[in-house]
Amino acid sequence: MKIGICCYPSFGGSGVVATELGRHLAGRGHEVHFITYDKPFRLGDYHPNIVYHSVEVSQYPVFKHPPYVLSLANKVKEIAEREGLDILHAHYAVPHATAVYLAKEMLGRPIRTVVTLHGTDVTIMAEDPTLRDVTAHSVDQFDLVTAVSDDLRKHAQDVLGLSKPIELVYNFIDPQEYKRRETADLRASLHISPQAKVLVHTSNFRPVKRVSDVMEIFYGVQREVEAELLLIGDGPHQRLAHELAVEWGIREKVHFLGKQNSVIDLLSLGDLFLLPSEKESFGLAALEAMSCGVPVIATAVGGIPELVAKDAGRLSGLGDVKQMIKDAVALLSSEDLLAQYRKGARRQAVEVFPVQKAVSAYEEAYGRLLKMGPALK
Ligand code: GMT
Repeated sequence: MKIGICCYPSFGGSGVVATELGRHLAGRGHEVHFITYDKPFRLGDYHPNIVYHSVEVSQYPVFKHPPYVLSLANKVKEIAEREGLDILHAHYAVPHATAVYLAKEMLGRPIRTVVTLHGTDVTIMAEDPTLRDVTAHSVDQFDLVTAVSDDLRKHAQDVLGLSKPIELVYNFIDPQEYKRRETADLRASLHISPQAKVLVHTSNFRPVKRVSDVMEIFYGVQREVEAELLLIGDGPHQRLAHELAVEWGIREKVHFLGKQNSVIDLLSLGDLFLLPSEKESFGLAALEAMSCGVPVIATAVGGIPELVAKDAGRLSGLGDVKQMIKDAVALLSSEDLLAQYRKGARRQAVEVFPVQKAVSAYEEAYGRLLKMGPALK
């Protein structure tokens, strides 16, 4: 099959999922075309079945806001026509669903379309009145709509009011790639005390991630157990994390590592992963940690309970920092308990969310759409 993928190329789970899906589809012999404004950061080296097409946006003095969505639609149509694509797959509805819908309308021949909803495209963007109608209308034009967790599937059905059911295809991990590595050198280079337990948080530091809860949890934990915190990623609330670390006198125990292309080595240092988010459709960052044998302390919101099974971590109510501290301290204070949770986290990642299962589900869905014959424009 020849598949066009529209996604965000930058740091963020939806772009990671789109890129990994494309890489694995290419590995199965399909021809994959990424169409976006930058090379997806996880794309890696040259692969004979993968081409990245760059979307150029016109800069003209009359534009206060350069029209990315139009340039994207134009490029998708151009590539679909030129390369004879069979399928167009949009990841994250805003604005990719609208651009792909427009491209399909412009294309002089039928083409099958899939859109994957990832989370905030529904839970924040599609609830914003300035985007709601155009997003819902665009998504409803797709042949297949998928969501990355059952919670998001149900929520999207309510918010978008689509004329067709949404299918569930869980996010996934490659357990062969995401597995615990030897970290002695890295630990030394970060000057982490040999006795310290390591807590990790990875995110885009947006308000929805509740970074101040991450800091409060760590503050509470390090009063009971010798511990250090790795903060991976960057975003608007990173400054707040820094201010709190200074104010609470724990700055030397918090490592601000910024955006990282690969997190496997850093996750391999981890004893616990913190994800006290307000909303989280799935929590890909937690799955990456689990696959590296790092149990999760998180909020029971959105799709997180579908991801973090009982022996893979502990969940609490939103903002229940006290309980999260208690759970973290309990796990970190018993080597046996921690080892049990480590195994549980890895097992859950390997058995429930392996990449091959998800890639087969998407591949089967594409095949099903193509067998249905040409769609009307
Ligand atoms: O967190 C975000 O808003 C970014 C967004 C993204 O584009 O990466 O994350 C969403 O999609 C991920 C991949 O499917 C999910 O793992 C995240 O849970 C989801 N974020 C939220 O729902 C807040």
